[in-house]
Amino acid sequence: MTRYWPSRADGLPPGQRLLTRMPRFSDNPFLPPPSGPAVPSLEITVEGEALARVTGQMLEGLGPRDVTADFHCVTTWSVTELVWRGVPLREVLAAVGITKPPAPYVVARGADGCTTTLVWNDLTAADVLLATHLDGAPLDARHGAPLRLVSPSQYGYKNVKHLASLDFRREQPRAAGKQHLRARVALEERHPRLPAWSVRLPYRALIGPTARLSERTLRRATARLG
Ligand SMILES: Nc1nc2c(c(=O)[nH]1)N[C@H]1C(S)=C(S)[C@@H](COP(=O)(O)O)O[C@H]1N2
Ligand SMILES: [Mo]
Repeated sequence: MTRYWPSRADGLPPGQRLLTRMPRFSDNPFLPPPSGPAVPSLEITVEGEALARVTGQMLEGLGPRDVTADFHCVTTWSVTELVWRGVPLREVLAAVGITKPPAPYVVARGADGCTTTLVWNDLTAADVLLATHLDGAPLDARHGAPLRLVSPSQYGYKNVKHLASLDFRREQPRAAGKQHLRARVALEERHPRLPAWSVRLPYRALIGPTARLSERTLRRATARLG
């Protein structure tokens, strides 16, 4: 059985430990990956009203590049030196004419129904990528095919897999649950209300069960599809 207890390592952000391999992970490990066609398409809306659509062809035209980054889950596991391939999101937004925020908040939604809220400055930071590849191969069902939001400076839950839409909102959406609005790893913004130190250990204890359940959900979904 794969061991999921992360180990101490030098150079990691506060409270983080190292895993040698990136697990399949989720806030809801019973959530299967989407079964739809894996054609890259990103819908951009304002309060649900269509604003722009980003296609795989447009991304190709913008010149995807390789970016090496570490990845930090709020439950304290980190993996280092992932090589993502994609286009900086701010370049993608500029290409469709969005150079200033149509509204301050953005709800990023994955095709599996998973959502997170970001603010404009975090969404358009220089290191935020709209990724199509990981470590030299197209994204797979485990890690977010066909498009993934990659924001290395924020906890994993802002890095939406199977990214399908970005909806700009004038008001901050309510149901943030356990997610911090900013979730900056360097500032250990793990939880909107609880102090970071208090969630480190309980979160760490959840890594093994969550990763195993997430992998099982993927195996079952794959078996169903044949
Ligand atoms: N669509 C979607 N994106 C998601 C999640 C998810 O369940 N669904 N889980 C988030 C969490 S909590 C983490 S830590 C990472 C896990 O990414 P991985 O499965 O590629 O390791 O994806 C994030 N993005
Ligand atoms: Mo996470």
